Amino acid sequence: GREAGGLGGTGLLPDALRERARRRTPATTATGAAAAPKRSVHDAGHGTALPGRLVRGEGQSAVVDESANEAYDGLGHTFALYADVFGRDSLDGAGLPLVASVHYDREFDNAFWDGEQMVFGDGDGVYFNSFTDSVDVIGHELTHGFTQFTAGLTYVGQSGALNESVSDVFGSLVKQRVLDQTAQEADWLIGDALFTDKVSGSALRSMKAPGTAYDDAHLGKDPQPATMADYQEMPHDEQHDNGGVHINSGIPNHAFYLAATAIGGRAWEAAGQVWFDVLTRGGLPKDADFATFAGATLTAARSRFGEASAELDAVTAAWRAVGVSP
Ligand code: ASN
Ligand code: ZN
Repeated sequence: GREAGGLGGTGLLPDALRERARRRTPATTATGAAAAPKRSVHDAGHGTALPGRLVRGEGQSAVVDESANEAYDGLGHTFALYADVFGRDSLDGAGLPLVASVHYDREFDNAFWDGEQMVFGDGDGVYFNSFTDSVDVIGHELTHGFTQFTAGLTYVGQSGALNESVSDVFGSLVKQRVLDQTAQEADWLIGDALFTDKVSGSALRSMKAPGTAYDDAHLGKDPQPATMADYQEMPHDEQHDNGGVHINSGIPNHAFYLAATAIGGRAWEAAGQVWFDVLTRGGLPKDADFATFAGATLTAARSRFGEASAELDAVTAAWRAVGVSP
């Protein structure tokens, strides 16, 4: 049967709810068929016109271009997390085709979601490899689409840092699921394949230990705080990362890590469900700050797992540990 995502007022006990969450029916289409991705990967040919030339469509076999194959596979793994675990048919819940462009611009050290599609640079080849090399980065960019279609968190200040954090959370879950890792086994790094060996560092960010992902002569030191004690108040303009959205995201990232590891098991099964519920159930303001978001995770954990649940305790303790009071 089809299950849209709510609990539907079943009155089931927490343990039964937990079982139900674990056995959630994968997403299906209107006709009842299992949801399937509709991927297309394009080659921007080192230019900036999008999407560029189609190089691999849905169901087509691998091509010579390794970046195109990495993007294709990463789109598939991300689609699978949303469909198989959360019962959602693509980013918009309605089968949105997933479009990616690789080889964007020259020596482009980034990847981004442009509001409609994913875009990946090849990296400069000196410090950065191709941005398709890390599946969590692919999941990160696609999740910007998911957030856009759901809570619509405004990309500035604390709501912007939450938007960034949600992308890291689901990006990391894509990677952990591909590797079939428990929360304890996962490295909680974002973009661990992106740096060349010229960079002194392991990844773009660490959810386990924000602020420790790199310390490098060229890139500087990872600026992320792990708790509110080190929160970076910055001007809300583009020169300052929209108020430090990629910096202060370390705080909600670390809260998710703490909650998921305290609960144990696969992070997408409980902590991931709670965060997914917060984004999709409605009621979260677009300009939510950390405290409002934290409160929403407590409400979601309570309604999915119950007042006396280990899950609610773990989420509560996680926000307390990073200094956010719901
Ligand atoms: N890779 C960055 C991100 O997705 C690009 C950006 O800041 N828009 O957050
Ligand atoms: Zn992002």
